[in-house]
Amino acid sequence: TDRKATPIGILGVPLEAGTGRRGASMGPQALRVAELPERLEALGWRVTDFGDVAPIAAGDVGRLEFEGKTYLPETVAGWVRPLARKAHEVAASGHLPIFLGGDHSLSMGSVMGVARHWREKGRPLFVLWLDAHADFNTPSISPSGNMHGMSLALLAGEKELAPVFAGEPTVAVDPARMCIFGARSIDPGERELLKARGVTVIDMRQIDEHGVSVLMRRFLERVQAEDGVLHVSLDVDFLDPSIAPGVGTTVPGGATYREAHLVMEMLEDSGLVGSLDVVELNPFLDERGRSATVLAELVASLFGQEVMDRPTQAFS
Ligand code: 6HN
Ligand code: MN
Ligand code: MN
Ligand code: MN
Repeated sequence: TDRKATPIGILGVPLEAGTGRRGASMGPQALRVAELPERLEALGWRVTDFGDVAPIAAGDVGRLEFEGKTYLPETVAGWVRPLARKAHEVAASGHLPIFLGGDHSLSMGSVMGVARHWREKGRPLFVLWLDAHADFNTPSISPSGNMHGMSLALLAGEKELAPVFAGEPTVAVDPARMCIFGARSIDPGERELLKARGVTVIDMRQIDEHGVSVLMRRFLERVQAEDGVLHVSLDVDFLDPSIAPGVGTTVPGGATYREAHLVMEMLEDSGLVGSLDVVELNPFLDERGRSATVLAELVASLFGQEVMDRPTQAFS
């Protein structure tokens, strides 16, 4: 099948309320300045930029009560509710959605929208979370109260976070179909919850030991075996801070430039990717656009940029 027959739809999500610091709201524009859309067009994709999502006023969301401290939950809900609707609409109109963030709490909306779409299509949705963190906190266990550290837990259907989408249609992603890849900073309560829910966590130690190739292949084979479709959520801090300093939550010991490209190249070969988030870029912390550029290059890699033509081969 010709993957490029599917047009790409870009949605900007200039949300930063999910983090403890400002600047991520400039992320979508920095990724456009780094020519992310043009790079995809140069690879032969049809690309439509739908512009930035508009939030609902926090006051119209109503007051959200949580067990633990949670920063700006009404503001985050005011973004992710319309985002989920828009994401569903873009996917249902036959586009392959790319979400430009914005902090990682936006995935509550982007993944919710595509999950609704794939549920209607009857295809199981898998989520690959490329991140230094697990983002599997709930308000009662979060050490920071920041909602960008809770998005994957919400998507797994953690009841505590249900008020974020109160009154909206929700679809949970099976935690057994989630894979966190590149982890190196997980909070104590989060670690227990991940184990209890059966989420696959590939930490940097495993990547050091076995390499990207074996570990990615194992996961992609599972997606293919179930005729699944894959949402990829790329957090800038998956990358080592030496190549991508433009993020508020740097953690040493991240993926190298080549490891990250290999992930993208294997994803492209698999043909299984149905949607993508590029999140947590904080241009205020970047150095001469380096991080934005690395991200745009990685996205190009995920959509077919290669050094040499290679015979198409199944990865299994
Ligand atoms: N991110 N685990 C920490 C917290 O505050 O919950 C860090 C979360 C980082 C969030 O990387 O998208
Ligand atoms: Mn994250
Ligand atoms: Mn629909
Ligand atoms: Mn992170």
